[in-house]
Amino acid sequence: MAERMDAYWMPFTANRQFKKAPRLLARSEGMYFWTPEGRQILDGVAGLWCVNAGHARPKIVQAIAHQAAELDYAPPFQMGHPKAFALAEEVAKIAPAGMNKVFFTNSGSESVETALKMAIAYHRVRGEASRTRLIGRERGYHGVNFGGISVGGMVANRKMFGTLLAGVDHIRHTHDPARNAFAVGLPEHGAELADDLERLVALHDASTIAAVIVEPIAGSTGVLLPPKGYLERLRAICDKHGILLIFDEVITGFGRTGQPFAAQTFNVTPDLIACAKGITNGAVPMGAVIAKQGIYDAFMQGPEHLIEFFHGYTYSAHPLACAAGLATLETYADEGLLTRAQQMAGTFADAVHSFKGLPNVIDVRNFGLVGGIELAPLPGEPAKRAFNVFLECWEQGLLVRTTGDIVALSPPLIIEKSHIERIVDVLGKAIKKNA
Ligand code: PXG
Repeated sequence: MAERMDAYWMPFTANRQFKKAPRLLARSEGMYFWTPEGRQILDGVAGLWCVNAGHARPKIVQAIAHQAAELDYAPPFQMGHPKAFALAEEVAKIAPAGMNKVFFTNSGSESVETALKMAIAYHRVRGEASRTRLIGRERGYHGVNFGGISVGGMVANRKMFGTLLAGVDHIRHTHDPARNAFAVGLPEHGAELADDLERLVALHDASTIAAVIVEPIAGSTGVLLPPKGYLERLRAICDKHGILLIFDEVITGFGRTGQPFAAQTFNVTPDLIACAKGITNGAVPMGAVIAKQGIYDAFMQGPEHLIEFFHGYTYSAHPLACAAGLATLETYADEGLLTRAQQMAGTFADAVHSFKGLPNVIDVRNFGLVGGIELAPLPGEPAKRAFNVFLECWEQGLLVRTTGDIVALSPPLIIEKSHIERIVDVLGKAIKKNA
């Protein structure tokens, strides 16, 4: 096995450790993966926050197969194909009111870059070319490209890569376990942390700031929830200063919080939404930026034969991705999946909060079908305790995700009570075993 594993340089993976003891997946269906040996693994993280309707859903499988035979590829520049327009319409239908223009990319990282470029260019086409500064947030994750890691705030993802993008600053993160540990749902304390944006406006002047980008719920850093009132306050400060607000909904999009988008759940409408993952149920790579009408309109000026926005990818609106996207949105609609997290949230909250009191559990966070269980690190060995819990869960047939010493749960939205009980059982035992 080892020699056949040599060529693949694995992403975000401890390559040497993995190749000594590989964890391979060979098949998937519904709530489960199977290993090549046929061991069944319950998927506690929807692949990687993307397989929201569960694995290998027939409608999606058939749509991809059919599309590959009918139209495998179509150039997206100065050309189109019907499913690209149809999918944009369908995405706009479920997007927050007034957000009705959809630009396609191939990943969350590309959606972030696209949104950041749109924001800077938007101000320029309106005659405010001095607004070029981008504001992110500490502990934010916005993918791995240069714009995304510049506005992002996860140190390990930034420190190896030089000086990054110029003209970026960060507001403070909202994690405050001293006041909010074990809060059920949104934390009570911390709305005032949005005022940190006023500090940056005072420092840089609003006339230099293009946009602020935040995840409504920060996922990769370990499930940090917005304190009650925080996002509303951020929106108000952006409005006051003419700054665009970008929500990175790569993980919160497509039903994770109980509405199609977290913007709807939290009743705060940004100017741009970056999304990906659940748009195709993870089956074909795709991302999108959803823009307000006014942002699109601002670009639609000058001679009509000229390109308005010099940006796009060879695989923007790829036919296979569009076919998968349409079938995915149909599956979500047929089964009510985009609001199902509301019905399951109570059961899920009880389940994850039942870990309170287990050894080394120092915080539990939940919202919709997202859970985060924070463990006390092993002395001098950060991230090891949670990784050991991950390995034990894998041995026992459950896939979870860890970041630092936080265990994250984001199961497919088709999850039933019996699956939740199994997650509690396996993860609880794994936490106890690593006391
Ligand atoms: N923004 C956010 C908020 C994300 O969560 C991206 C952008 C980048 O998407 P792509 O498709 O370029 O990977 C993501 C990706 C984790 C984990 O451990 C989460 C992501 C990626 C890898 C790990 O939770 N989300």
